[in-house]
Amino acid sequence: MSDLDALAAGGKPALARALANIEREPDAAATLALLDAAYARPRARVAGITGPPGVGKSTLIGALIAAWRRQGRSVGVLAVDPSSRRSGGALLGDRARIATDPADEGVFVRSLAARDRLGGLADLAMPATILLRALFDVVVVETVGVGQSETEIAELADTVVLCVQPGSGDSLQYMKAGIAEAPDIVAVTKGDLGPMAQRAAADVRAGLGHAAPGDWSPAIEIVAAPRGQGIDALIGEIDRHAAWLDGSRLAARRAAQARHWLELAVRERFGREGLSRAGALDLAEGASPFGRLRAITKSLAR
Ligand SMILES: Nc1nc2c(ncn2[C@@H]2O[C@H](COP(=O)(O)OP(=O)(O)O)[C@@H](O)[C@H]2O)c(=O)[nH]1
Ligand SMILES: [Mg+2]
Repeated sequence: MSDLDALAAGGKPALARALANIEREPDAAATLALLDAAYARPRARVAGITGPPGVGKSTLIGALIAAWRRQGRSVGVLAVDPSSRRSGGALLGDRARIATDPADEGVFVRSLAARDRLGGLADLAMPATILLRALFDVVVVETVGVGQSETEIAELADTVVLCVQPGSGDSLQYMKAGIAEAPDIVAVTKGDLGPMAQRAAADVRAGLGHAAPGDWSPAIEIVAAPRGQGIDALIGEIDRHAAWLDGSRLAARRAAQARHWLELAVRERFGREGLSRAGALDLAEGASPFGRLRAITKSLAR
């Protein structure tokens, strides 16, 4: 049985231990071997759910989890916790305020401290995401923020869902100003606010403009998570985006993310000078950035 199969058979305690090992010994041979195996066996599509604090991300994720479970899909969630930003970075256990049934083996939720250092979100969140991606049917990464962090989540997720709430134009302004990348899907939260939610959706529609022919045209869904409204439609859009990506678009997106992570990882460990000594970081499509990091580490140590 491979390490990855043993992990899958070991349930949530085994997965919690594996994530703790990634945190403690990110460069250990066993860690990198497990991550290589996980990278080679992607199962889930990764949805990134982002937006400002209080917009309703965690509530929405709770509703999405319930709906995915009803569809028979298993779900892994990483919630990046900004409040622990300077606490040194830790996989924190179930601190996220996401409602789940603890007895359900088909749902796994972990919080991750956002590291306030060069590697940023990508440093630990990427390996943790890759591991969950090999084990669950659906993976969700929750990140907080407006502007820059929306771009960071695009380095990690296949599908970016930006949450905006009625009566706040922040995210839209960042998008228009080009500070944040256009999301794949916009969820207008707190749809129970009625006409204000409709207006927010119309503003988002106007702000996003028209996609070029052949490009993805961002979807907009109004959701009221506590009432379960709009949840199935949002899942439908996430699936539609996954189908649109399927094949070469998905491969290209993931290869670009892997390359980006590799660059951050090399720079964090060896500085700018190491980065230039490492030479071209191009990764073949499907090639694991973890194995490549190990090879670069060996050659730079010589
Ligand atoms: N009225 C209304 N309140 C909501 C809705 N979704 C979330 N909230 C409330 O908004 C607040 C922030 O929700 P939370 O999910 O923690 O937001 P997060 O910080 O983006 O994860 C909480 O008080 C929620 O109860 C909604 O659909 N309607
Ligand atoms: Mg939250």
